[in-house]
Amino acid sequence: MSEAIAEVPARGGNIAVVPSSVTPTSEERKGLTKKEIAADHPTWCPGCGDFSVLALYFKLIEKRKMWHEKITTVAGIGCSSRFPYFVQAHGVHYIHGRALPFASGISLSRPDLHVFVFGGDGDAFSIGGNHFNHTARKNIKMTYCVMDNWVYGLTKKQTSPTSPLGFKSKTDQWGAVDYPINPMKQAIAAGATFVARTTSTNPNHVLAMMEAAMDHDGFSFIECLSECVEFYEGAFDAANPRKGGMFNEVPKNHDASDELEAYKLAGADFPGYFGIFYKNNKATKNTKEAEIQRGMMEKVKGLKDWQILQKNFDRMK
Ligand SMILES: Cc1ncc(C[n+]2csc(CCOP(=O)(O)OP(=O)(O)O)c2C)c(N)n1
Ligand code: SF4
Ligand SMILES: [Mg+2]
Repeated sequence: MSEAIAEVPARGGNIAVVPSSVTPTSEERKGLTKKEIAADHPTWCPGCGDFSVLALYFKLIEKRKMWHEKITTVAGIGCSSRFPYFVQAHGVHYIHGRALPFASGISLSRPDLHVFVFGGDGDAFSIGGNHFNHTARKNIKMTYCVMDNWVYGLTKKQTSPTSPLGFKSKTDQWGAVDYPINPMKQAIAAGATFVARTTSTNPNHVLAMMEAAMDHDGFSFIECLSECVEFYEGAFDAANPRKGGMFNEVPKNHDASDELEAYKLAGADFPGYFGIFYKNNKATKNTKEAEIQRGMMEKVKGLKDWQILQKNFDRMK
């Protein structure tokens, strides 16, 4: 009896044939438990908002029955970017501000993986600002969750691009004078095709945003407010009903396909809105590149590698 085979997209979107014995269905294989995904004890300060985001990532993996070989967790540098250390799975703690280009390479060469990137406001919008814009405009499939604490935590309190005017830090002893960026506006304007906002103090909402982002076929961005209790205590109290603040969900009649409406929503004064601001389905770089590769493979069908190489050399003559 011939063994059943499953087709999985391999490098560059080509199809690799894998025996079904190594690709069990979700019914045959149990989802990972938190115990199996949790690595070292997180080294964050007690009370740091990042704990909640990590716990919800574990919950997401558990709930959606994702297995080790199907996910990757990438980060840059910062307290929040320590994230992959604490996940017992494939991942990378990469260079400051360079998580997105690294993750882009993974996403484009392994379309069968769920690529998750976590990091901070400094990593995303200061040193990594350029990469943020370009990854968004290219619509490379991945989920990017920025744990925004309005400060550089790891390096002990410098002004970040999201610090509000007047914030006193080691780099602005008399109060920040530079206008902060608005991550939501920036993401929409850069071309991200899924843009959502949440806060680590509302676990159900964080999980819902992560699930929706993961299901989006394109570059999905989440700004998650995550308090730095050490260097910016109380920053997000106004967004936390348990501290007397307001948690306003995106209005039910909001049209998330309308870019201008999303932009308006992003302009609301703090604490603003929480939910999906913008969602647009357009072709990803992943599918476009896979198409080009398929076309190229068709042209050289039946040729050996050295013959393809020779053809290229001949063309260059
Ligand atoms: C090239 C480079 N420049 C500067 C640093 C120092 N540095 C490390 S983390 C960081 C900022 C981190 O801030 P953020 O991304 O907001 O993360 P948080 O610690 O707040 O979670 C800086 C400036 C570095 N590690 N590498
Ligand atoms: S310094 Fe701030 S961001 Fe870093 S672990 Fe401590 S509370 Fe969290
Ligand atoms: Mg920060």
